[in-house]
Amino acid sequence: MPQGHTRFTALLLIILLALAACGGQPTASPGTEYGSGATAEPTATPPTAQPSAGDELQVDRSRLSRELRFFNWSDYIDPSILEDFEKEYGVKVIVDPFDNNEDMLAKVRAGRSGYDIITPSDYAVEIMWREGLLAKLDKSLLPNLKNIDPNLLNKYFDPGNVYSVPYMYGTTGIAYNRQFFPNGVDSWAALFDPAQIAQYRGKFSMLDDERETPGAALKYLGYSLNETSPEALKKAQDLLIAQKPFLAAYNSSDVNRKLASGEYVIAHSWSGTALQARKGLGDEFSGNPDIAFVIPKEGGMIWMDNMVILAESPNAYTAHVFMNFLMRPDIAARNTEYIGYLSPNAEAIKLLPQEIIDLYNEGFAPNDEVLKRLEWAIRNDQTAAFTDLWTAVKGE
Ligand code: SPD
Repeated sequence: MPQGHTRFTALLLIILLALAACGGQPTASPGTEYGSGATAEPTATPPTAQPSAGDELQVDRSRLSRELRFFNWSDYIDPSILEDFEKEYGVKVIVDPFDNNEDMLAKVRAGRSGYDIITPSDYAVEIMWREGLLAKLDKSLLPNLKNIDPNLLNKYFDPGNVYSVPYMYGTTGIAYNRQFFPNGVDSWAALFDPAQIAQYRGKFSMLDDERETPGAALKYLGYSLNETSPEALKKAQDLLIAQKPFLAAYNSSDVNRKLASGEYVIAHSWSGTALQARKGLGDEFSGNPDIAFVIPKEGGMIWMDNMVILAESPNAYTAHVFMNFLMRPDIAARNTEYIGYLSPNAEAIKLLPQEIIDLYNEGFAPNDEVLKRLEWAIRNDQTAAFTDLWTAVKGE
């Protein structure tokens, strides 16, 4: 095995041990430390998500729909995988992009969205099943669930994976151009300190996201990103409003392209978006070798996006077949290689090329030291306060 692979495997083992040590939870255990206060407490029991047999799925083609509508984050699937699925099963997958959980939720809550499969993040999965928006999964149609690392199943937002299976996970930090920051970046001050941001006014962005962006401000101020005390939220709001005149935009859609082209010199970014800016995205745009990614010393977010089927979907059988296809190791590996996020598929990781492993080792995946500074976003009765804060900030 090449040395880089050995290092990444060791790194992965450390991450998984750290997660396992917390009962499948991140270091900052949402259920306990921040009191999610609901029935969705994490459990220490092994996941019940594995199908009883590891056999291949025998697809009943007479039950397949002609089309499947997939509501997915932008730049979040290798298009050639959709072509392969259509070739194999004759089902056309139509993908519409969204850029934050709240926009996605608004569409789904309105009803008759037309979507079959969606990829909400952790806390949004919990919102959705609590509101009755999700179908229960039929694990007998998901034999490839056996490929998913057990430490990434049975998480706090969906105990037992009744409604969701992991799609990709990643972190949120800062992507920057090393030409502009030859000494690197190590603090959220690079995005919030007026003296610093005045030097690159109009050349940086923050995510357009009501949990991520207040979360970054809270971290800079020394709080948990789940903090909802009025005092902390007021400080975060003031900080974000003071930052606005310096910003190019709130942007969650093409930060990859704008970093790669040099239009942005720094950005609040997801790890995979940063990796796309570094290595390019298929035939869509070329990468920029000067892009680096860091989790600031104050800490950042760890998250996981998950595949779910809408309760209103008339195509649940086909949706299961598609989900199972995406969990095939060769398909999951290709997808991860293309989009640059972290695969929860243990078998797929073994198939990743050295180029991706090297980028992970360079900072695009968290090591054990970084992992300690990461926090998951939770949903509880207080988190609606982030909607108010974000409305106030955007409306300024
Ligand atoms: N371009 C794909 C981005 C996926 C990010 N999803 C995670 C959001 C966590 N708040």
